[in-house]
Amino acid sequence: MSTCSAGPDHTAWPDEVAAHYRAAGYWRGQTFGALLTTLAAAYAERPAVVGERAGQVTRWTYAELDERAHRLAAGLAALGLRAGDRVLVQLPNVPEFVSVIFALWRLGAWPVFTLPAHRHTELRYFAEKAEASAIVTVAEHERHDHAATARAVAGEVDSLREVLVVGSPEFTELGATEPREFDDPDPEGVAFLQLSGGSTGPSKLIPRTHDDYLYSVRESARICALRPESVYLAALPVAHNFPLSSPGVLGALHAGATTVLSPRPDPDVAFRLIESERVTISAVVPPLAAAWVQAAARTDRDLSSLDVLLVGGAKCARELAERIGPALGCRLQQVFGMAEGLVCYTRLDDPDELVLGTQGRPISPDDEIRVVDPGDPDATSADEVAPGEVGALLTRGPYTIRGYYRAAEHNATAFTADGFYRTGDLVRRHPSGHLEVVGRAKEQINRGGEKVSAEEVENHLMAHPGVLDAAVVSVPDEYLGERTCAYVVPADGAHPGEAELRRFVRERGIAAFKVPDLVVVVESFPVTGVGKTSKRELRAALAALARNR
Ligand code: OOB
Repeated sequence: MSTCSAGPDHTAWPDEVAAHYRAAGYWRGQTFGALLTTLAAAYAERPAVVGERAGQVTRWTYAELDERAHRLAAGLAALGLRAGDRVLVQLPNVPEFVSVIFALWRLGAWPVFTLPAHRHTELRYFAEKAEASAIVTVAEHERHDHAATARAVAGEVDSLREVLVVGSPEFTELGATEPREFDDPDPEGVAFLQLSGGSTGPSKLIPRTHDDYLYSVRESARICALRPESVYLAALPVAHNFPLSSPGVLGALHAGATTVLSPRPDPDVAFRLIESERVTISAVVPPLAAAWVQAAARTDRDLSSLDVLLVGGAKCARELAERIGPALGCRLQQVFGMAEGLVCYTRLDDPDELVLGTQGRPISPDDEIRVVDPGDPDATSADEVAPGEVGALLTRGPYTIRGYYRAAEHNATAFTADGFYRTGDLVRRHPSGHLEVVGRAKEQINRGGEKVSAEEVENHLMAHPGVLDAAVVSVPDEYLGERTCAYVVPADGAHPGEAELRRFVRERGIAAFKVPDLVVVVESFPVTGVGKTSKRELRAALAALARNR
């Protein structure tokens, strides 16, 4: 099989596979920039984006969004940004998130989607890995001075030439530049870099192409029945793949619908917007679904416009799934997706049993699913378990990457030789093709949808002089599903306390959701037969501790 490689930085699909995806109509040769031009022609005066920044409400029609993206692209080009440049985008749910990413796409530059929760250490890592030219951020968000962090990172990373702060006079001026046309980039080329949840070390960069991502966006909009009359509320941080494209802001735009950006996910703010904007569809992680269900019982807000609530990012417990429809007066749609590609949805006309008891079935008839021997980390696509048995999920398809960006070594284990992505998820496949997620084989903690790499946190802990060894495991949690617990073996004669270690990790400049929820100091770790730290035993010890409380 000949492999068409996109160079040393990332692995493309083999030629004959790509030819099939084109022939099947999945890849249509359209870029996101060109899509916006088409949308602006079709839906010119219809509302595209509603959002607020610094207390100021903004409403843009499709024509206005298109014009803004045109002008900003010209302004960014005047600053020296070029096609192929990488640009860190660290924006909360503000309207400019949308104009900025379309401006970058028009220019052919690649957004690198960082989360508002990321801090100095993560931004620096992404900037270095991507050799980013610029950072786009806001002055302040949730009491953090993002502009100061971005400037500090720019001072340390040679490639970073510009820090652009949305809302500053300089940024406003960029957006007033006379528009000009750009060459449309290659639709099969990289459109942006998304972040993985991380299981071995920090997040990996995920190269997504215009063609592959647009296919998943188009189908997501169809599966979720988005129409021009729909109103999508983005409650989660929009840079994440779920609110961005499943069906998310991009799916809503694709359908000519309206996107409302909620500055916060909590029910007070979200319910206010559902009532005032007549929101029809939104997306939440399970702990937020639980908070919305609880708040719905005592709200005065009119939520009657809400038709569909998507729940995903982490396992939605059956009991919670059953409460969502009755409490919020809407239909539940479960989503099991990953930034690497594969997205599964329960369908709106699926029987209750599948909607409540599974995490959906894949978007595409060409999403290949293999459920393989869960005990063998090297299992290939040939090692399938019997139908209905639990196994490790492997997948490949028209919108699932074949390799991370600049990560050849990691790719050798994260993908099989025949190009399947090892998701690290344990699933059971139902006869209908629906997948039930039953657990996880990867070293990651899923903190209510926020992914924490055990290894990344262990490395931060081991940087402390009083720590000899660290092992980070999940601990079951009623609200978040899981929290992080760090077991620590102190260095000789050292007595690091829990508060001190948590403070130390936080001061390493990482997202607050990665700081261990619990720290337990022990003399030594239990080991497996071959002498590796037994995380299974550590988790069991924690469970016993919880039971005896
Ligand atoms: C979404 O994307 P990521 O990249 O933050 O995380 C992917 C991982 C999956 O491999 C799985 O471990 C977990 O998150 N996950 C779920 C789940 N949805 C995601 N585990 C159980 N049940 C679910 N419904 O989280 C993401 C991307 C697109 C759409 C939705 C979620």
